[in-house]
Amino acid sequence: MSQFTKGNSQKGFLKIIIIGDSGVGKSSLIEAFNYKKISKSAKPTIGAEFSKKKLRLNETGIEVNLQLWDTAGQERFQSLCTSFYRGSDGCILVFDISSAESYENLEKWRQIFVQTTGDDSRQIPIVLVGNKVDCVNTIHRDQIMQEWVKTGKAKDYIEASALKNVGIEEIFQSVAQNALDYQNSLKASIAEGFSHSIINIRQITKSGSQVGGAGAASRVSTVGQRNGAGQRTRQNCQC
Ligand SMILES: Nc1nc2c(ncn2[C@@H]2O[C@H](COP(=O)(O)OP(=O)(O)OP(=O)(O)O)[C@@H](O)[C@H]2O)c(=O)[nH]1
Ligand SMILES: [Mg+2]
Repeated sequence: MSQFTKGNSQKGFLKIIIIGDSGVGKSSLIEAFNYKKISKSAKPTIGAEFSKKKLRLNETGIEVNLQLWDTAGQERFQSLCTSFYRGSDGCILVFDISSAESYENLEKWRQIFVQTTGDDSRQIPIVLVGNKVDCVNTIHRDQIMQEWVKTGKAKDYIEASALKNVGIEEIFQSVAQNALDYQNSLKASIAEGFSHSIINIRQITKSGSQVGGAGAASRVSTVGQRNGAGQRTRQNCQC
């Protein structure tokens, strides 16, 4: 059993959402990943579509369960689709490399994602994808790297073609590894906060005469959870 499925993850899966303008090829990228080719008669997605796939990560050899949420790019589905953003461990943000407009709209998509998930500290990893690399390329890689990767807005940038099956495996490897790292760091910080709370309770119980009894310990524990681990430790040392 892999490290991931052994219980390294509370959820047991990685939720990946794919967003971007209508027609940039989001559904086609998922189709290419699942079936290695795309159908010629692709229709615009209505609302959102869900699929599952296992993937072995090249970097660590861990097998992960991916939950892939393909969303509609059309404006009329926007409010419906944003409800699927919550709880995401990773995001694939797609534009069409032959469409300057779809590139300009990326920031709008990113902001909706950040606002909906409440992740303004840029922790949920975003992998940026320039699809349709088989078409005429209107946006330079250097500009994209400068504006998205170097600024930290995206963890990675990958050029792909769902039609020609280029860069597909790379996209899902990158988003899955980044999503797993994100999920693990989240769990580590929760565990750290929890162990600090326990230490606080133990120390206060030992010097019980100062604050006295279990009631006081549970009060401090609650405060500890609110304030965050670093602050709690410092407060404790001063006592
Ligand atoms: N040339 C080329 N065409 C592509 C590629 N990927 C997708 N397409 C075509 O682009 C069109 C739109 O693709 P979709 O996958 O439906 O786009 P989408 O982003 O899911 O669109 P919505 O569901 O409306 O948000 C289809 O006609 C696809 O066949 C690609 O890599 N190269
Ligand atoms: Mg679609």
